[in-house]
Order: sequence, then C-alpha cells, then structure tokens
Amino acid sequence: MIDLEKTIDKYLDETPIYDIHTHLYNESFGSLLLWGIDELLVYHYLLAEANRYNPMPVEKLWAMSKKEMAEYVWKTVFIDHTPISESAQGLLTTLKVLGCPVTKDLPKIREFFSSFSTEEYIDKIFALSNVKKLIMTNDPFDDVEFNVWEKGYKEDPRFETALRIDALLLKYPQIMSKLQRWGYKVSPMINPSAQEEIKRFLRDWIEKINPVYLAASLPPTFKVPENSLTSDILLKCVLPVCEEFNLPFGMMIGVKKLINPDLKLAGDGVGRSDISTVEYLCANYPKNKFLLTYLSKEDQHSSVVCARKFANLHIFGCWWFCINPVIMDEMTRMRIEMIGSSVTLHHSDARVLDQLIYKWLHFKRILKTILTEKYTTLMETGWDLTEEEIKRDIYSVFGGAFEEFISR
Ligand code: HDL
Ligand code: ZN
Repeated sequence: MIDLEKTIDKYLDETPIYDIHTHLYNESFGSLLLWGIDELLVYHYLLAEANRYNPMPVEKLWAMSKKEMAEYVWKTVFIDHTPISESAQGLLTTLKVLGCPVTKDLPKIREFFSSFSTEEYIDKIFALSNVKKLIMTNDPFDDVEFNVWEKGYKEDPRFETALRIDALLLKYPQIMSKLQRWGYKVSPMINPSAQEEIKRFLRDWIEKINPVYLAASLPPTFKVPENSLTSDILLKCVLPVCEEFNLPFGMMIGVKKLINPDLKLAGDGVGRSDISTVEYLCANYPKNKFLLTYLSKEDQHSSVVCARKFANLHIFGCWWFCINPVIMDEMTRMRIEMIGSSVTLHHSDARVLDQLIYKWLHFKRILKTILTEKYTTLMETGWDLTEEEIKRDIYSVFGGAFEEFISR
C-alpha cells in the first residue's frame, strides 16, 4: 500500500515541467527577457490592481519610470493594503522560494536581486521552478523581436518557439504592407496568389524559428467559417501549412482587447465564446491538430466536452483570468473527471522569468488536493494503484500528453 500523500508530493515536486505557453525570452532577446523585483511589481495584473486602489490620471501613470511604477504598486498593493490577491501572493511566494527576505523594505529586496547576472539568474529560476523547457511567444510582426531573429538570435534549448500570428489573422490590412516590404506579393483580397504568398511567409518563418506550434489569441466572436479575412486566412493559408508541417494551431479564445485602453496591456477584458467554431474545425479538419484554451471560466466545460469528442484537440492551461485558485480548482477537476490525464493542465503564461516559480507552485497546491481525492476513491475500489502510475500521470499532465500529441 503506497503512502499516497508522500508519493503525490514527491512527483509533483520532482516531475520536470514543460511550460507550453509563456511570454519569456532567452538571453539573446536582450531587453525582451524580463526578470527581477521591479519587473515583478509592474506586471500588468498587479498594475491593474494598484490602479483600483489608487487610480491616477493616465498621463501620470504612464509618465512614471519603471522604478517609480514599481514603488507605486509596492506601496499601494503591498503596504497600504494587504497583499492577499493571487498575483500579490504569487510575488511573495517567489521571493520566499528564491531565498529573498520577505520584508516590507523594498530597498532590501532590490539589494537581493542586484547580486545576480542574467545568465546565472536564468539557471536559478529553471532549477527552482523545475521547468525543464518552456515555449516562448514569437511574433514576427513585433519590430524588436523581428530584429533579434534577423541579427542576434542564439538558441537556448530550454526556450522553444511558437509562431504567433494574431496580426496576420486579425489585422491583415494593417500588416499587409509589412509583408510586401518583406517581399511577399500579397494583396488586400485573399485571392489564390495572395494565399500562396501568405503560405510562403508562414513556411519561411516555420523554417526560420522552428516553432512547436502556431497560435493566436482570438476574440470571443471568433467564428469560422464566415465571410471574413480571418476565416479566409485561417482556412486557406494557416491550416494547410500547419498540416504540411504537422504543427498544431493553438487557439486562445475569449480576449476583448483594450476594454479600458488607458491601461494598455492591463486593459484587456474577457467574453464568452461559442464552442461551435472549435467543433467545426476539429470535425472538418481531421488532419489538423488544434490546441485550445479559453479565457472565460464559463467556457471551460464545453472545451472539455469538445476535447472528449475530438482526439485532434488538445486543451491546455488555466489562462490569465483563470489562473486563480478558485477557477484552477474547478477546471482541473472538470478535466480530470472527463478526460483523465490526456490534457496539459497548466501553463504559466509568465511574462517575468521569476513568475515561473509561483505560477507553478500555486497550481501544484491545487493539483495535490485533487489528485489525493481522485486516487483515494480509486484505491477504495480495490484498484492496485502503483507509485509508477502516479509518476506517469503527473508527467502526462505536466507536458507528457502534449509531447505525445505533437509527435503523432
Ligand atoms: O495573448 C496572450 O497570450 C495573453 O496571455 C496576453 O499576453 C495577456 O496579456 C497575458 O499576459 N496573460 O497572462
Ligand atoms: Zn499569453
């Protein structure tokens, strides 16, 4: 008879994690790689929370230096109020695991971070979070990132790539001139020759950055098929190329961009989506593979049902407004109860390297409780559950199922 709690603790702690969606960058991307206390404090989740407690005129907010903005968030969220929100607690969890003094004295915390080089800090975070590798978000239409790919990219096997095509799907008229400047003979209409050029663009970037998948963040209204540029580009260009390279297309659905533009990156909202588009894609494009995560809590159940119907659909993560214990618990239970371990239960979505620590540790706390319950009822049937099987399950939901899915 295994010691259930000890075994679950062991493998939650020891199983290397494959973090399949982040906004992190390897060292060769320079200033795009964010780490340290000031970056942790100005994270857009915390900035939005600070703005609620102590709203300031938008011009004053964005005139602040990063250091000033970090001090504004620190004072507002951590000192003038109790840091009980998930993002605030997450920052403190990270400090604790790092061995940094969890003090109300910000200069003392800053002193701790000043003692690391970027390279040694990257190694430290991977070791402490037990993330074995992660997937970046690589957007060819971002000028800073584009220049790195042109001049300075150096591979670090811990940082894999994903080709992010929001702009191609959602802002084609605005980025068409860029494609033309890069030598792709595209036109306003997605006619057959423009389709070929868009496919050539996709093939060129797949060859250049070797992505694990293509992905886009999509609005709640995302619908295919429909008479739109988005639908035409997806169905006539993106999916054929994804099939050609056997790459999944990742859909991150439910973002209402800039419902409060004054907050910039912190200004996005959430909306309910319609699963019928995902059902249509999975059913009508059986040779394509799809990844899916919904932003709305209310869409989680339909995504699990859909995943149970289509083996070419892999659902993942507790994304953004779902990365809160109350929602992580509900959606993780739904997934395990309906599709077992054929799912990637979490991703960090980290924008700041240090966040890998708390985004995973806080999720593991939730998963420990759920797995203990599930294995207890399983063993009560008389099933002879082994330590190896628990190890296998945790490996699966921490990226093993994803690796199997992409290797098909
Ligand atoms: O589109 C996305 O990938 C989202 O994750 C956004 O980047 C969002 O701003 C975010 O950081 N969520 O955690
Ligand atoms: Zn993201």
